[in-house]
Formats: sequence, structure tokens, C-alpha cells
Amino acid sequence: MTATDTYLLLRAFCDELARSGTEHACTSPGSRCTPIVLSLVREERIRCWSHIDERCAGFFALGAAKRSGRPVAVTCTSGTAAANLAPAVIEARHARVPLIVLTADRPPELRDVGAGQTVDQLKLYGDAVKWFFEVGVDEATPAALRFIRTLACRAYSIAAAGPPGPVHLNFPLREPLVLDRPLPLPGDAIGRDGERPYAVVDTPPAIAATGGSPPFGRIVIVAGQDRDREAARELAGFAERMGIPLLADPMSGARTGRAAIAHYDLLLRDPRFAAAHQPQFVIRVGDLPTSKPLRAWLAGLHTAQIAFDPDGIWHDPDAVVGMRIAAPYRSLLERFTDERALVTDREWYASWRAADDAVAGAIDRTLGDELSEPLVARSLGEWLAPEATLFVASSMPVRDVEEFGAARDRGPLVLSNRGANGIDGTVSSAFGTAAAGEDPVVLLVGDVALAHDIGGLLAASRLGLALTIVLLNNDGGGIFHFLPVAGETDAFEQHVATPHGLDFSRAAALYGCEFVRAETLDALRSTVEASIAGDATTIIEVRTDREQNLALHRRVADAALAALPPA
Ligand SMILES: Cc1ncc(C[n+]2csc(CCOP(=O)(O)OP(=O)(O)O)c2C)c(N)n1
Ligand SMILES: [Mg+2]
Repeated sequence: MTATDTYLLLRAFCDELARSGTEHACTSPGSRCTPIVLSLVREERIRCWSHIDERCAGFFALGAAKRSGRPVAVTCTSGTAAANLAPAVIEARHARVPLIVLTADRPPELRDVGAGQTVDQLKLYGDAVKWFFEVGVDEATPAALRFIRTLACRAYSIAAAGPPGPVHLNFPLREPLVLDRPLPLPGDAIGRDGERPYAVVDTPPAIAATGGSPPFGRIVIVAGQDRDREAARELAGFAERMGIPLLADPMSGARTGRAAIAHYDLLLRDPRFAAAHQPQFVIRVGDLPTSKPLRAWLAGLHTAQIAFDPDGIWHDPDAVVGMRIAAPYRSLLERFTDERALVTDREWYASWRAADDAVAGAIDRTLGDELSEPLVARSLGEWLAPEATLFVASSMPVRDVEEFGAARDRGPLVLSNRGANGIDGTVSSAFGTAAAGEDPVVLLVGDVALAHDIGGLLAASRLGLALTIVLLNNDGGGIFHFLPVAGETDAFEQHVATPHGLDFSRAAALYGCEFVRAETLDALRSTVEASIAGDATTIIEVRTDREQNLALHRRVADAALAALPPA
């Protein structure tokens, strides 16, 4: 076996990744991974994005896969490098994002004998990956080339479908790791004619939702994060035609139209409202939204709950769903094409609509135009064009966008790493999202999350990518003020809120980004717009205070309850 064998096999492997549909790959430097990195870089149909930190590479790949809807490959060298991909792999598994992880490893004879940078990489990510495969080293015989081509197609299809997620291929690689002469051209004759992949997996048509009596009367639809934006718009149209309140998380893409109930989080905090609005049927689509009041309300209902999920995923922490339909919810829309097929309660619908409008008014009045965390979340959703992506960090940003974001005719695509709710890798994921599309990406992030992935900023200058980063800097984790731990005053500030006093303008200078501090809503809007129009990565800092933020959230909640029409 020679370096030529290794490279012939890897060239065929990358050829099949490209034929299957891979458009992006992330690399990070090392010695052992040289053959994989070079083979990916030399495959012209795959765009390679280089990272120095594997944790960033993994999250960048995640963002690119989210945006493009296709598997993204990510490779790294052996040892702890591979372990640094674990957070992104875990997030990808929970958020159903397709990743193809290609780790380089020592060949068997160098394992467990004290060779440098060698750790046990077999099943390194445990059950977080959908599939693990140890790719044997071999001579590039026709049989081995058929095998490696099939392997690439298989990895791609497992990552891409049913449900999408990460796969891990571990490549033991023997020295020499570089070629001593160029590979023969053209490539091997094993590949299929034209651009066809060597092997494909056909998915059966979705099973239509059949059986059971149709829902009627007081129906509510709860829509969480979902991949199919077009279907989400159809769902909003369907809810409006049928007169069904649509409790839509912004990440569902369905917070649009007259049926969208944007402020369910505030509405359902009112026990009176929650009790007076018990539905007869709940239809759930997409992931379960973050909102605690919504989750608690759903958990306490004694009514039929139906959940649609194309992958048959079990999102039901309170064990209340009575029927799961392992199909896209489009099958529901197709079944009930006109109002006669579904008898809904119009008074019920009107009551939700009126309550939501009243709460929207209360939010606007209470927030006014003074810059605050909720107002930034609400405003970004309003300002951004439909082509733009709003990437929202975990912690308060994702909650504020859910709680305060208004329904819009055509809003931006809203994305977030909510599979495992980590605050890690946020900047890298947002850059990956920007890499996979032409349109602007705005990241709404807290200071701790930004500090956690500060190295992700390197993508701006090294990869020539532009991001608009709106930083809500309250010098610590503002979210913890909402939790009982805030009362544990001996340790709260230092060990839970973790103020850091970082001056992010210096980070911007280090990483070659622009930095602006916005003091007013108008200034924020104009800097966001200028950043989107420009081609530099800009950090726009909004300074807030954690205590005042807590008090403001309470004032809005009080005002919302006071504004509700009598039950
Ligand atoms: C990787 C990881 N570590 C820790 C946590 C726990 N955590 C949740 S929110 C948070 C604080 C985030 O602070 P910041 O980004 O400033 O947002 P804020 O709460 O101020 O809105 C932490 C540490 C987490 N979710 N993920
Ligand atoms: Mg913070």
C-alpha cells in the first residue's frame, strides 16, 4: 500500500461526496489528516473552509448544513482534535442537522503503543452519531474503489435522511502522508456515467395521514422549529383559512399571517386565559418550542394531541401526545383543503386573535423606544428582509425573539442551535450559515456566548465572511436572574452570572472586525443596515443591565396581563 493508493481511494471518496450533493467542507490543520484535507481541497465541486480550532470548524459546518439543508463534511487530525468536534456533533444529532465527520487516525499498528497524538477514536461520539464506520486502509484495487465510492454515498444518505444527523468515518492513515508523484489522470473508471452518484437511496413517498376522526371545534396548532419554510407558509395560510390559532415559534417559519399568535408565551402565563382557552384538539408540528408557559399548558391539557414529524421523532417530554404521524404535516394540509372539511370554532379563533393583538399593544407601549434586550429582539425581527437570516444565540436572545417577536408578512429566516441548547459555537455556526448562502446573516448573541466562541471571529478575516453581530452585553448571564439561583447571593455573581468585564472592541480589533456601540434604537437600526450593506463583520454592542432587564420583563408581563380582554 502506497500514498498513491491512499490518495486514489480518497479522491474517489470525495468525488462521490460531491456527486451525492456535498457543497461545503471544513478543514483544520494537522499531519495525519493531510490526505483527507488535500483530497477535499482538490475536489473542485466542494468548497473548503479552513479553521484553526476544530470546535469552531464543527459549529461552522453545522451552520452551513442548516442553511443549505445538505450534509457538510468536516475533517480533523487525530487525538484531542477529534474530541473537539463532539459539541457540534451532539448539537447536530439533537437538531437533526446532517454532518459527515471524517477523522484521521493512526493505523492499527500504531494504536495503544505510545505513538504520539493517538487516542481511542472508535465510536468516539458514542450514540450521538447515526453511524460509525472504521475505514480500513487498503490498496486501490477496483474492488476497494467500488467499496469507497459506495461508502461515501452511504455516509451522505444516512446523514441526509430519516432523520438527518451526523455520521462519523474514522480513517486510519499510514505514512507517507503526501504523494511523491501526481495521481494519474483521469480518475478511476469505476464512477458512474455523467455526474450520477455510485449509489443512491430512494425514499418512499410520505405516508398520508389517514384514519381517526378529523379534528373539529376548538383546534390549536403549535408550530416549532422546522426545516421546510415553504410548508410553514402554507401552514400559516391553512390556519388563517380554517380559523385555527397558530402558536408559532419564529423558528417554525410560520409566525406569519392573521392566524399567527405570536405572544403565546405571555398569554399563557395568565392562568385565567390559559384555563378559558382549553382546546379540543392540539396539532403539533416541528420541534417543541422553548416557551415554558406553553410547555406547561400543553402538559396540563386533557385533550387529544396529535404530533406530525417527518422522521417520527418523539418530542413529548410530558408524555401527552396520543397520536404521532410519521409524515410531513403537508399531509394534513392536503387532507383538509377547504373549510367544509374541517369545522372550527370561529369565536374561539377571534378570542385568541383579540388577546394576541392586545398583548402586542401592551408590549409596544411598555417597551417604548428605549433600547433594551426585548426591544432589540422585537426590532430585529421587524427590520430584517425576508432574504436575511437571523441567527439567535441560546440563553435570553432565543427566548426574547420567541416572546417578543411580532408576526410578519414575510420575516427573515430564524435559526438557532436549539438541539442541545448550548451557548458554545454560536459565532462559528452563524459564520457557517453566512458561508452557505449569499444573503446577509445577523447574529443576536449575549456576551457570555460571544466570549465562549470568541475564536470563531477569525472566520471574518481568514475566510472573508461578513456577519452582523448584535451583541447584548449585560456583562454576564442575564438569564440566571430569572431563576431561583439568583437568590443564592453568596455565590451567584461570581459563579453563576459570571461577569467578565471584557471590552469587546479589543476583540474586534484583534480579529479585524468593526465595532460600534449603539445607544439608541435609531442608531442601532442604521448601524445594522450599514453593516448589512457593507462587507465587513461588525460587532454592534448594546449595553444593558441584568437587574433592569429582569424588571423590564416583569413590567411587560404585567402590562400584557392587564391588557387582556375579560375571559
Ligand atoms: C456550552 C454551555 N455551557 C453552559 C451553558 C449554561 N448557560 C446557559 S445560558 C448561559 C449564560 C449565557 O449568557 P449570555 O450569552 O451573556 O446571555 P444572557 O443570559 O445574558 O442573555 C449559560 C452559561 C450552556 N447552555 N451551554
Ligand atoms: Mg449576557
